[in-house]
Amino acid sequence: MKLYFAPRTRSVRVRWLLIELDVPHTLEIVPFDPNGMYGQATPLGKLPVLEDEGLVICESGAIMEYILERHGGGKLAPPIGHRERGTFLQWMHYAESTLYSPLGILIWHTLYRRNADRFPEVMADARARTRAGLKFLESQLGERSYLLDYGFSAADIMTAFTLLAARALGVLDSGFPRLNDYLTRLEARPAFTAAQI
Ligand SMILES: N[C@@H](CCC(=O)N[C@@H](CS)C(=O)NCC(=O)O)C(=O)O
Repeated sequence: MKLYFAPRTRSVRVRWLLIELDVPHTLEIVPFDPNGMYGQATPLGKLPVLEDEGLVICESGAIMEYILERHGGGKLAPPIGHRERGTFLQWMHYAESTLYSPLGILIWHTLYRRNADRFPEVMADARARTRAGLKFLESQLGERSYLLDYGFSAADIMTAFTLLAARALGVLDSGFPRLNDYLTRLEARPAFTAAQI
């Protein structure tokens, strides 16, 4: 199995999962690109990309679900039919769709295009929508250590990457004490550290 990987990108999600599951893999390191155009160095023009026995796929969430099904050995996800399976899928997708969408606008104009000052209304709206997404996540997390009563799962890995980006952009601030504690808990996992290279 080969993972196209670059530090501080969504490929960290996949590598973290592979390490948690102890799945053997190799990395094809994609060089840092200050303009965020990592895709040119992968077979599908996006990052991450996974190659496994002739299969080539992109989309971090899809890659994670594929790895869990094929190589997960029943770990890090409630099985199909489990009471919390729907909630697991909800958070797997929430991290990259609802929560990342407005955050991605902030990131793109702040870090890559560096023209956020030209679009103050768009930036304010993206910030407000990201905060609303974080508020929902914080309320649903409640007093739990992880998103599911099941315990630590791949949904936490999906979510952690988005929260790291939200914290770096200053949207995940001290107004979200539970999410900050949750992220600190996730960052303390040895596999998280190992996944950074
Ligand atoms: N929804 C996709 C997003 C993939 C994505 O945009 N990845 C970035 C790196 S984190 C990328 O490849 N950017 C370069 C490009 O779009 O050419 C996923 O979860 O994998």
